[in-house]
Amino acid sequence: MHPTSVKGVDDMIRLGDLHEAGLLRNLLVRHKEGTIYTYTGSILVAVNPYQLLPIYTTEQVHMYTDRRLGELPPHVFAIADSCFFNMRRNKKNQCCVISGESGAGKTESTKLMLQFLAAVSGQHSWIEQQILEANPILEAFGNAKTVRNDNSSRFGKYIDINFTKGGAIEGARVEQYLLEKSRVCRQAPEERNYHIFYYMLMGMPAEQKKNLSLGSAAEYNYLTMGKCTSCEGRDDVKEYAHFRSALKILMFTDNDSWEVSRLLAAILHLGNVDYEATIVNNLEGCDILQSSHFKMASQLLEVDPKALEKSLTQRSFMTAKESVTKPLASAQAVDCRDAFVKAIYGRLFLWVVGKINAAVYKPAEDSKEVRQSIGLLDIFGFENFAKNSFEQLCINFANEQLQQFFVRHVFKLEQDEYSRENIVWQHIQYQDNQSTLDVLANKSLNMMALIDEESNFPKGTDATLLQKMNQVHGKGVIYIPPKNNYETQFGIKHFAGEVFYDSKGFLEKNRDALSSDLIQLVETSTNKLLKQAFHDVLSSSTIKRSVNPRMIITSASSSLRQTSDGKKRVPTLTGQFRQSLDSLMKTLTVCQPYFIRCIKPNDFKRPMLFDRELCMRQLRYSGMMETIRIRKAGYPVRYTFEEFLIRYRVLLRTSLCDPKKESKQKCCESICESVLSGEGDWKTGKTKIFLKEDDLVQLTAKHVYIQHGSESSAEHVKEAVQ
Ligand code: AD9
Ligand code: MG
Repeated sequence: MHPTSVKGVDDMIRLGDLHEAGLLRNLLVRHKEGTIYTYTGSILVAVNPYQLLPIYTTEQVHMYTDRRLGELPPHVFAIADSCFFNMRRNKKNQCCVISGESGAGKTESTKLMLQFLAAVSGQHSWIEQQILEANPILEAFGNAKTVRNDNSSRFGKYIDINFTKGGAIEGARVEQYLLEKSRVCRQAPEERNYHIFYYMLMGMPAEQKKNLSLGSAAEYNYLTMGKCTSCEGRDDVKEYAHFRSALKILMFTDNDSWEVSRLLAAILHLGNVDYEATIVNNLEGCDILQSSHFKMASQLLEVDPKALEKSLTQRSFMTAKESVTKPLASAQAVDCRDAFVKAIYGRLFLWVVGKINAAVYKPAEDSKEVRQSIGLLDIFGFENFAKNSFEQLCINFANEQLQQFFVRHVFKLEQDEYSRENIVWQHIQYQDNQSTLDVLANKSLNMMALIDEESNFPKGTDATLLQKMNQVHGKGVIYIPPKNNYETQFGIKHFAGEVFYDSKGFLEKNRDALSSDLIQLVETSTNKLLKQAFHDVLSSSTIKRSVNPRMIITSASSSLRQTSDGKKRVPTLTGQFRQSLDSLMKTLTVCQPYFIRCIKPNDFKRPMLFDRELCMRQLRYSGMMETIRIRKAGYPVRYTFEEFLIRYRVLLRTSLCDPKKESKQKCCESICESVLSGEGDWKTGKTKIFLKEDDLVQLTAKHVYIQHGSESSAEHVKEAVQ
């Protein structure tokens, strides 16, 4: 065993034993000591400790401020500091892409990055506090207990933090991606609905609850599907109090939060509505059983109970001549109600995000003003449950995109540059997931396109979709067709493993359509919040444009599809999702990226338990081994010859190389030969010089010595580096 394997190393490119076992052992040894962070060059590997560690204090923030990456033990604060520093020095926007499977620690890492940035930006001002407090609100509405994670993000988010030239936080903007709406109506065993419902039922004062006719979580169908209403380690009462104070900080008025509670209560009451089957004119239909729940729902939605009943039990459609109505059988009526509830909740979530942005986003006053920003990306992690559906396909597709971003940045662009510059380089093999992405979204007749096509096709069903997928992709290596004609499951070979999806319900979820009866119902409502939330599908005359003009509505209202009868319809879910992911990728591409790879050490949410098998699998599919190889062989520091000479000209010994006679390249080489005296590992290409971090340290030290003589201090070195 190599000595480095016994004690472990801070940076895996210094590992002596460069093979899978060595890499795993390094993380294991460190995990045993409670050291959760390790570098691979500038990439941070974070193993979820599943316990509170005393390493995120104000002292630690100070300690990591203004240091070079690698100067102190690896830490998420060091990455945040590096982002901040580079943003200011290079005048370039930075982003930090945080990846890992569900429960690996992405959301916690994001919060820690934010905490650090808020602290170093320095003012303890209102805006910093607002940005930090946006999180509890977003999590209340968008996170839930799943079997993988007690606080699982069921939406993706990109927080862009804007800074002034002086480095103070000026504002932020939250972009959200595809909230899992189905959870509002249905939860798998051992899972919960969104936190907010349980918070509210546990924490709301009795009088307010009485006003909304609310009881305890166990009384609501929508909260008990998973047979789990509490979550160990989460105090819903305390969380509710925190949530309420966060709302205040984000400028939600008391009236706003009361209106939000009313809509949430309406959802719970709707979920408890019962139906009775009827036969009218030989047609199967149903009636709503009158109950206090139904009464309360119509009261809270501020609609006429008769109208509500009608739109939940009938559907109208246009024939060539006239509008006719058809009764819905009870099962259809249940689906219709659930679709309504999902629409209310999904739109409420967008409204909340819009409110948060209205509070924290400060549009540039001068459009020419160049802003500096750091973006933090925290999406829903890769998922593979016993049963996977449309939502998992979307989540996993997003994770494929992120993996490709990583692969491109770390392997493709890097090696392209060496070859462009004619650097002698041993090509490093890596797993490229491009072909999976091609099948999912790029090739003609890709899976997403097929899902959309079938959704737009009136006669399309989940079965016809499956047939088409089999036809187009059945012979490829990425798509795994169902075993037989009765089976509804198909598989995909993802970078992180095979996942089988049940095609049942795909089209309906993708269409995400709301019946025109329900839209009309909302038009008749006097509930302002409800109408604001549905503003994009209502005829404009029915809502007052009382929306704050600064408020950003994140729904895709700008690209409404026309339906055959000329009515406005929102785009399909995959359509919206792909559009927002594309724009995310564009944003990331123009930033200087940092990567944090979160690793989940065990499936039991337990501290100090390191499941080797599980960790190895994650390290393997994330390409960690190849990443170490390329970072070890690579040259992270690069300057054009000109830039290098501007910096290090004083180190040139003109007796050895006369800059008047020799080329810039020769001068650079001469500096390195004399200062690094044969020990350095550096190369010159066509236009640039490539160096290792260690070379840079030596050059800097020499530079400082020449400028400050023997008086040179650590301060001077730091100054020079900066
Ligand atoms: V998902 O894809 O949203 O389902 P995440 O976001 O990757 O997932 P999350 O950050 O929510 O996972 O972490 C899961 C749990 O691990 C947290 O609720 C904490 O209990 C625990 N955790 C994660 N990171 C840390 C940490 N740095 N310190 C302490 C942590 N606990
Ligand atoms: Mg998360």
